[in-house]
Amino acid sequence: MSAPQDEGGRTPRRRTRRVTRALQLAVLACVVALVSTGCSIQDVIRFGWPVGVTPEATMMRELWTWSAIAALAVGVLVWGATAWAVAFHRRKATDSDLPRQFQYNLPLELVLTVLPLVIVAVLFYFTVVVQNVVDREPSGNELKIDVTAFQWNWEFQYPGTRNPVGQPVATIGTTAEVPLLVLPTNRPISFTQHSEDVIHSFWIPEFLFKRDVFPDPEKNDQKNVWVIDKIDQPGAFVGRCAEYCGAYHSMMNFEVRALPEAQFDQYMQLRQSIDPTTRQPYSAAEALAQMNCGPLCSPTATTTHPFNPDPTVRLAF
Ligand SMILES: [Cu+2]
Repeated sequence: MSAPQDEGGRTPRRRTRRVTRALQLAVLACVVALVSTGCSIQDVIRFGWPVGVTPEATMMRELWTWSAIAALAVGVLVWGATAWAVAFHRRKATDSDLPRQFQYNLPLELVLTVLPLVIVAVLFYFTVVVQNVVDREPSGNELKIDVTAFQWNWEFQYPGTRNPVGQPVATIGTTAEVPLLVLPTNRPISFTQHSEDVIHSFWIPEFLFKRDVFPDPEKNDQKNVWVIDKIDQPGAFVGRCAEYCGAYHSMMNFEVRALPEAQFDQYMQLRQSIDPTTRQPYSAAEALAQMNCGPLCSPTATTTHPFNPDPTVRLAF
């Protein structure tokens, strides 16, 4: 007795063996690809997102990781079904009849409509939970920072402070100098944003959050205040403008410098006093240079650099 033959003249067992080998190879290729990147499992499951430095960022990153895993699971199922259809339902040279002519499968349609609804509902639930935390109202005990965007730079103000010439402490970026937004770690902070001209967007990638900076946010009905519970660790974090705002959109980088609380207090004290060498209130760079605490007190940005605004110069990022 011979084994049953399919129309292609191959035994089903041989075909199964080939498919198993192809699957094994595919899994092996995935494992090699993952392992050879040298990324840890923590890196891999962030799927390209930076490590967050605020509790809100961590929440959003976890939501992102689970959403990406859900999306990948859906992808693997759909790609698998597609590959299965391609591999096992190819027309064979010996096929003479038309395939089975079916088109309605109501139970299957119900399952494949309800299942995505359930998946999306679960995603929506967790999105709302995280969004409610991230987009909460300020409670009033935050350190307030006023962010002003303009073509093409930033001004950061500490409302309620006064330097010896009667102005609130402020840092304004220039073409030659990347503005440093000095913040304390381990303290709630609220950001109030507005633009002097066009729409910009205030984005600190390590916060895993950005908000558009509108001219006249009140008139535009835009919620221009947002809060973080704290910055988890000292460090320098690059910031970017994330809304196309004209010719020098790409040159609006800034830097968040998160200092331990004692150093932040020292910084604010300096900014509210006179620098004996210039007889002017300390600028951000001068105050940091005066504090001299190593890379954390670098008077210039360490995560980015000023760009040459000459339009004939090719930009190298
Ligand atoms: Cu901008």
